[in-house]
Amino acid sequence: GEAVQETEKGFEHITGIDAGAGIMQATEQAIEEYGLDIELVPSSSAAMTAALGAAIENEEWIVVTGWTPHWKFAAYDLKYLDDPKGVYGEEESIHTLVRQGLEEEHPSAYQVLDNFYWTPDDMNQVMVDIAQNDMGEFEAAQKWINNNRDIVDRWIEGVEPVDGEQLELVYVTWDSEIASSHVIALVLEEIGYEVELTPVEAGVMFAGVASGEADAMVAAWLPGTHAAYYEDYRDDFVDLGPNLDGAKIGLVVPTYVDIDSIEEIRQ
Ligand code: PBE
Repeated sequence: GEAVQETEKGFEHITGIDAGAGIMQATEQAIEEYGLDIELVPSSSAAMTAALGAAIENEEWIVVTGWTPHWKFAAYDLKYLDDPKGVYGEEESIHTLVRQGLEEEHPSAYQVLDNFYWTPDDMNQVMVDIAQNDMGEFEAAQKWINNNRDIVDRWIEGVEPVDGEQLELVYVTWDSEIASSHVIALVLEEIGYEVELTPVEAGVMFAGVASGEADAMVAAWLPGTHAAYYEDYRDDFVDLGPNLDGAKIGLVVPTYVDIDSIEEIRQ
């Protein structure tokens, strides 16, 4: 007869991302609260999705630290594991934070950053073009701007153009934040700014805006994911509120993995 290979059931570890990500802290807490006998292995946003793709190719079990918006849900059949203890929290918003004094020194940038607001579907379009359609980060951001001129026009409507003033935006190379940061950088350049986009670690991103070394960030996940960073620096930055609502974090597996809850995670 035919030799049928049994798919191995159980996970080697939880595939994480960069150690500074809020979802890593949440996952350490999940391991503790659910009493899981498994290790969280840090990597990066890019390495995590590479591991996910490779596992799916072979129909192997894998569990990753996942979030929405993210292109992986368009690329693969995936599901969030139930989190009955609510360790990962409810739906979140992504906030724009700017340094003290930005409003006075760069009122036009402040206004555009304050106006910046889009949907998970918008962000997803940029992410999919970068990850699946092989577009450059600025190219994908510009395509979204061109396709959504009416939305972008509302962000810059009535804002006084400037002449080459410099701005620095900090971000972490999470796929979602690559998308948002490149879009807002190009929009700020449209009104005359010269924007430097600086990739940093999560803690440095918050510290940079709080110290005033950087001008702004569009990547604060609240109220849960970045609560610790937010509390550490809350008196030292200006919170311009959500630029996106309906974000989420959790543990994600391919749909062929036949468990439904974090409680069922095993090696
Ligand atoms: N993320 C994407 C980040 C915030 C944005 C969910 C991976 C984090 O966990 O800190």
